[in-house]
Amino acid sequence: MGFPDDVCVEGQKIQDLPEGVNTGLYIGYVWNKVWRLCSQTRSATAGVINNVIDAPTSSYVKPLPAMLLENQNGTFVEVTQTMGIHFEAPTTSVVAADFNNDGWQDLLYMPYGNMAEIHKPIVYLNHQGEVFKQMADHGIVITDLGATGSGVDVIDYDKDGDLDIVTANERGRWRLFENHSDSRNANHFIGVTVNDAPSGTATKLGAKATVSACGNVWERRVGDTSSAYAVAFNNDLLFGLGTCEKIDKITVEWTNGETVELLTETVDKYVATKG
Ligand SMILES: [Ca+2]
Ligand SMILES: [Ca+2]
Ligand SMILES: [Ca+2]
Repeated sequence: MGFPDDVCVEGQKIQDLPEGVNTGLYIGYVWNKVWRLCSQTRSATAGVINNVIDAPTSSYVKPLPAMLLENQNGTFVEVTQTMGIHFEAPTTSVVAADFNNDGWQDLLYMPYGNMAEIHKPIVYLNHQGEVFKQMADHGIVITDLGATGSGVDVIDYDKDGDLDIVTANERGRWRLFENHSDSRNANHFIGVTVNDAPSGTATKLGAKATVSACGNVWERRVGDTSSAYAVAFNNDLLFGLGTCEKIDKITVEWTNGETVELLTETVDKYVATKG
């Protein structure tokens, strides 16, 4: 018996172990309040040990900072610092969406997190394209022990005109967070549900809706703004309008060049192309 020294060789990776050893998670009491731990598992393993008096320090690789690159006439220029984005944490996904319907795209980063702690996504609100400011009290908290963040995406699941958030976690539950931003502002919206092209020769995928209202023009495309761990092709395109209360024009253009105009002036509703 005793501790399995053939498995628990310091610095040895699981794939380099000899054939036939019994990999797994081992915990053993050595003596005088000293315990020994060894984990040789193929997937990440999490657990909580209470009443720890002292433990060796862990070493971490310094995470790379998030970067925001602005497209300036086809050339990408880094604007991370000047736009107010500053955090250093491993992240797995980011989604760009207008969470408060003020007409400006905000950002939500999903951190990898720490398996032993609850973790919170990082939300930056876009202040009129001049600077991003972190939102502290967004209420998105993932409490699953052992979970790490993976994907995030947005959907207005209750069709009330604000974007709700779906989070995916490794070893944790997927969660849906309902957006209650309407309790904080009186911003308006218009939703455009894009169906397949009327001619039947183009699907909704990649179609673009353009809304003109109160001197502004917004565009949304049926597709995804996020990438890692998430693929969504939501054909409900939501536009935050800020204080604007009258639509001038809505057009939808499919990938085959087909275009229709949707006739409506009033806000705070969804309109749809025929299909
Ligand atoms: Ca916004
Ligand atoms: Ca909603
Ligand atoms: Ca809501």
